[in-house]
Amino acid sequence: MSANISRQTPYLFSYRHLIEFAAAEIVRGNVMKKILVTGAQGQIGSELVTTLRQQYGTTNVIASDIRAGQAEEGPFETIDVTDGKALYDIAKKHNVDTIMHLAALLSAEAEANPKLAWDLNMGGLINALEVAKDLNLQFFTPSSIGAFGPTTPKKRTPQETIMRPTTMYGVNKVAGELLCDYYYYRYGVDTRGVRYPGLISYVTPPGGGTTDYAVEIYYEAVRKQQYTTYIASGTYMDMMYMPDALHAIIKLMEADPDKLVHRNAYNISAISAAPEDFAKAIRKHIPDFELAYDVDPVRQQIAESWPDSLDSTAAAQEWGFEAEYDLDKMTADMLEKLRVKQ
Ligand code: AKB
Repeated sequence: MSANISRQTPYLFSYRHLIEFAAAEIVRGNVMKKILVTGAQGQIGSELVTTLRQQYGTTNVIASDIRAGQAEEGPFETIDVTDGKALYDIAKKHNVDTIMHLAALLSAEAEANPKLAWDLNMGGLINALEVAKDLNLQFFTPSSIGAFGPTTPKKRTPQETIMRPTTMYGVNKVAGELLCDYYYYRYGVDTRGVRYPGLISYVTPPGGGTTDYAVEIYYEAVRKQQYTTYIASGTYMDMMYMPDALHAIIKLMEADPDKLVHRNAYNISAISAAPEDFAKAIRKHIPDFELAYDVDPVRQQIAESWPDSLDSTAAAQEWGFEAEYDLDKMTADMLEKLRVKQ
């Protein structure tokens, strides 16, 4: 009898340990994920795919975009997100458990093509949410500081406040946040999102945004030691370095769902700066750097309708958001990386 027990004990222990290990991994959020990323060739997507592949394995991250990509770097599918059936078929084919929906036009481009922006930003979003509902997927899509408008409190903009944007992009973002909430309450889809500030990166340049100047200024500082900005002096907007933005997605997606009150979407914030603040930070490394102004009225008007800085307390309290990079730390890293790249 005792011999039987001792023979069985190691088996019982190892089985129990396996279950405990698996439970602990799930609690820690280290469950194996299979993720479909739309808009994977864009500014966020191109870096997010690399980061997710490092975290979850190359074959577990399916990159997709309307522009053809390099399949040899990992699984890639060409998709137009306004084609809901194609999106569904790709998600089903790869048996994904998560969709990160990034495909969208940014603010300035949306203002130039409002109908196209509505069709792509809202049509793509509802298609992606339908796929998440039908296949029971976890869902992430970014909102933006663009969801706010001129009547929103400008400084330390609260998580919940007036949202009356005056741009098509902003209309899309507010409607998108509400739509994600709707799919959560109505169908139980695990939707999560953040309101991104302007994102700054040395890897993939942005396109069609209002905050793009904050990326261009670094490229031109390294190339020509001078830059002419289209945003006026004294115009503050929230900005963030890409590593903080990527880290925020992973942290939010791995967060305990019971703690998420605001879901769609959290204010996150790192740097509140105007063009002259970037110039001052750059001059600590390139003393002769010169900044000139040639203001673009369209993008200036958009910028003036957005907050100066967001209050990210809810994100910090509900899932531990924290930014690592301030303006000086980001500037040092951007310039160092761009010098190597150019
Ligand atoms: C844009 O400028 O359109 C984006 C954003 C702040 O959402 N970078």
